[in-house]
Amino acid sequence: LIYVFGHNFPYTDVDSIVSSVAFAQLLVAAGQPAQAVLLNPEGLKQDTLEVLGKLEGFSWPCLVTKDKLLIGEFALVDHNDPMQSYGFLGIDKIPLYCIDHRPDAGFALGEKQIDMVGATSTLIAERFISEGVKFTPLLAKALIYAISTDTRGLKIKVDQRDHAVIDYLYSTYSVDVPLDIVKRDTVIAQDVSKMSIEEILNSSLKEYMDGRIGVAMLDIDKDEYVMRLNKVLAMAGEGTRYNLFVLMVNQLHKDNTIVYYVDRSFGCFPLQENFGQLISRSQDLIPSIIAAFAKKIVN
Ligand SMILES: [Mn+2]
Repeated sequence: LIYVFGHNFPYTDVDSIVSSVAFAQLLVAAGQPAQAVLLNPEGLKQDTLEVLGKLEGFSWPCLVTKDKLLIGEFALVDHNDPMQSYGFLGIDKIPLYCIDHRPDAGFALGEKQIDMVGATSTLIAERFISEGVKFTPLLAKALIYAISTDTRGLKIKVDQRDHAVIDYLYSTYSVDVPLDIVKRDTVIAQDVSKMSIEEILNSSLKEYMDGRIGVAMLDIDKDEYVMRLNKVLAMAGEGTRYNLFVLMVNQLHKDNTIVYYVDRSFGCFPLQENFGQLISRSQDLIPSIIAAFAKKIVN
């Protein structure tokens, strides 16, 4: 049995869940027994549950135990770093497949497809189309929701291929929700006034460069976070263990991103950087941070 899963540690998301379900269906259609699974129930956060809650009748990946994983084959979707899934559980295995839309971390992961589009769901939908496998209307809808979630309503890191898949799904299947409603359902601003400083500092936090860099991200649609910013950044300076802590604020109401840097050791980052549009953490911000860091080491 091939277990199909997205990133699970520290958390999963709508694209991971939907693309794992879709890829398992694609493998089954090709005669390969497969099952979409979840490795870490704690990785399911409220915002993901809210979006998935819009997909009535959608069959979720089921929880799998480590014992079962040890005797199965793997297909990775929406990540290409084993530490975000089975590696975190201490399992050492080479998957059969890996399909992702994030930069290649360089691991040997079987038959690997990495293309920089807005969502893994786009890549899997393209395989359905090229292999002539039919979608159910519910899967078509789920894929549209996943693509919209990962691209913040088709605004961040969206590619022509994402638009093409969405157009195809709308024109071929009776998807019962128009695209504006999908966007409204999937672009969820966080209510910063209800979050503790701890929660803000840990908001979709990801680590890079062996844990030396931590990058948190907020999606907001009001300016009220500004009032708490000094406290948040002061806490980031004292309370986190990172050499560089970065808070990325996506202002959904203004279509732009502001990035705050708490640089404790590198001495090469500004306090704040304003981008004129919404940017992607993985495709825009991280490469620029890595480049600044590399330049610093060379000099
Ligand atoms: Mn994704």
